[in-house]
Amino acid sequence: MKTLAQLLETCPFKGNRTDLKSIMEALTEGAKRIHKDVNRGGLANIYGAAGSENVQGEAQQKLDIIANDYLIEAMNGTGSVCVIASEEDEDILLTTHPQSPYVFCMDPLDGSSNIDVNISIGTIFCVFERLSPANEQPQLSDVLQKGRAQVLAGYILYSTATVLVFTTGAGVYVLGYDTDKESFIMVQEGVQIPENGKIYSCNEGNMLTYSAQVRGYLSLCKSRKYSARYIGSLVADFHRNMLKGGLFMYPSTEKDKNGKLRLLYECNPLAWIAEQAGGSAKTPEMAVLDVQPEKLHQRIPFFIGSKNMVQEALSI
Ligand code: AHM
Ligand code: MG
Repeated sequence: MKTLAQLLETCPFKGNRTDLKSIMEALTEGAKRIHKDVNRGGLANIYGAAGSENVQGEAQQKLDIIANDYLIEAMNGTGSVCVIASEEDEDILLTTHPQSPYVFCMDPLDGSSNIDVNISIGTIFCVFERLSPANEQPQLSDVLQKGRAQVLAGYILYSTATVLVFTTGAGVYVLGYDTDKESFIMVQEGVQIPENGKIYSCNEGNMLTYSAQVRGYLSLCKSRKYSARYIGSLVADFHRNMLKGGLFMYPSTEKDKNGKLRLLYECNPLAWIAEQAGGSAKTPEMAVLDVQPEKLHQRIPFFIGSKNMVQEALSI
């Protein structure tokens, strides 16, 4: 059975292996700390609101902040990351090594509304090569790159088991966390999303505020007796649909024309995983990976999953 350490010695990388390996190792060390806290439930004092809001006006949970701190600390320790973009921080954060070659984007704790109720949550991340010269201060433009430029991306799902899913651009790896050995072990590689599926995932509480087209697609799903499955943690909803076939969507609503999910650190990493697994990730206009980000916390309407389902939904 291949460990993460062994996999990182052999998997292809679009960039410097030493740096990208150290980023993956740091990320997983941070994730192990999050896993530990999550699994201690109420005992680790991670439940409840932190009493603050993030830049998007969302109440921050204690674990949002704890996970953010763990991962920033981990990235500072690599010496390979110059700048970090996080859902929890209004601006980009320069690391303690601002001359380093890579940019790290993250949603440290996705599915915040599920933390306190013992339901699956996750960490989403991606890495870009910096664009600015190493002897200059990293810029926002280093972060605002199209998803196509990602060199490493994935997520960690803290669920009945903790799993790490990532791509370096040569297929998708799934690794399970062995709690006895405290190490990630590969369980699957070359994951393929079924081209068709019978699961649709969206917040149907927003139904009346969706466009007529989205409502039409949902009626079609119901007429075909597809299953509605929605956890409310993107990582968990995506993971299920990747393995079983299905469509996840967070479309425009009357109130939020761009939906809810953020391009840089939620949609792009999952979009790359989806494409690498033979699936699809689109806005109503284009492939998510081709969207040029204009601001740090930009949101987009998001459709992801089985290729034929994404295509059919958007053709309506
Ligand atoms: P978060 O990063 O603050 O947790 O917000 C993102 C989450 C996604 O995981 C999930 O798909 C979505 O918000 C659920 O939103 P809603 O409660 O509107 O259905
Ligand atoms: Mg999130």
